[in-house]
Amino acid sequence: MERRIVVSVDPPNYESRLDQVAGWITPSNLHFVRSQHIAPAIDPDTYRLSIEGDAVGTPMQLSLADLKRLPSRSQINWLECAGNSRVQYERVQGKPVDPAQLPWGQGAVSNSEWTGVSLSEVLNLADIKPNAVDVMPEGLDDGKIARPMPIDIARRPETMLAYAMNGDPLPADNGFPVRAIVPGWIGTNSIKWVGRIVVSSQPIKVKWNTASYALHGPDFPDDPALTFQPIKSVVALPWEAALSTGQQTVRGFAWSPHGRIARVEYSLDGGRSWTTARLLEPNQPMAWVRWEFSWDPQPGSYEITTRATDDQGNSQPDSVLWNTLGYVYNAIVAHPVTVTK
Ligand SMILES: Nc1nc2c(c(=O)[nH]1)N[C@H]1C(S)=C(S)[C@@H](COP(=O)(O)O)O[C@H]1N2
Ligand SMILES: [Mo]
Repeated sequence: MERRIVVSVDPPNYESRLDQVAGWITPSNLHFVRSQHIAPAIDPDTYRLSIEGDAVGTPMQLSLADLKRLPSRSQINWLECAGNSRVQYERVQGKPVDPAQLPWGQGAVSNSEWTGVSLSEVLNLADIKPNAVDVMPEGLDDGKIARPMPIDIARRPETMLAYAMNGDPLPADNGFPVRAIVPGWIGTNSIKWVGRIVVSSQPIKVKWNTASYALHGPDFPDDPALTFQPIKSVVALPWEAALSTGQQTVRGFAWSPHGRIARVEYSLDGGRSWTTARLLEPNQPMAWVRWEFSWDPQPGSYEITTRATDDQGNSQPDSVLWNTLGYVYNAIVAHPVTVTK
């Protein structure tokens, strides 16, 4: 039985159920799925990854076994779709976005352990030239989804080609057998089912950094391509939540691409007064952190508002600039909760 919130079946797009995520790591069967096409069937024995482009000194093809022979690393990263929380543009700010976009609530985000090889190892193997500017992994799905990143982002040790999620081979919907993981960047850059990596001496423009996954609208005359996800916090309760009275723990998650989360505050009076929530270990960069507070509510209707701040001083804003496709909503959100006896 599908335990996630089904946003669409074909292609599969599922929201995680954050209230079901009991620990720090999202169990694999609760990881969100965002796919433009159904997962391609890939035989891991004949799978090949091709490294090519005018800034590649030694173009090559690597098998899965070749990748697994390279030094491996495991790391815990949150991954979030740029369209997560899209529904809030209309709900909070009263401005609908393009209705063709998926109506993500708050569950297009997960936190997993990724195992694989640094993309940098593969780039070194292929003798990338000093004039390399952009690196673009491309998927083997029908649309050949691809999105470039600058060479310095591709070179970060934590930018990886992952072949395992939470200790097991990647689930088909999450990119089996190999996907990119670009920590802190919008989910799209973490290309699934990677079949080709293009390294170019020129900036690469594709529809996924111009038409989509870019900010369009009156506030964005230059239509900037999206890069990092913004800082954010969520309450790990269903939307809308129905709770019973009694002493209980309200839980949630917070993350930032710029540093560790320094604090999460919550408000039960519409943002007039704020209290600091407890942060749970582990709290490390590029992963989400768990926060919680104790609550003993009387019957009634409530809104739980949360606000995260990171150790670089970034905080969630009161509102975000509207963009036509409804990306990167990270304003503080009032989570509706009804408490009954
Ligand atoms: N090949 C390919 N890679 C892809 C996508 C896709 O449709 N095709 N979707 C991207 C988007 S928009 C997101 S948010 C993440 C989602 O990863 P997940 O499905 O493992 O949660 O994968 C990215 N990688
Ligand atoms: Mo996404």
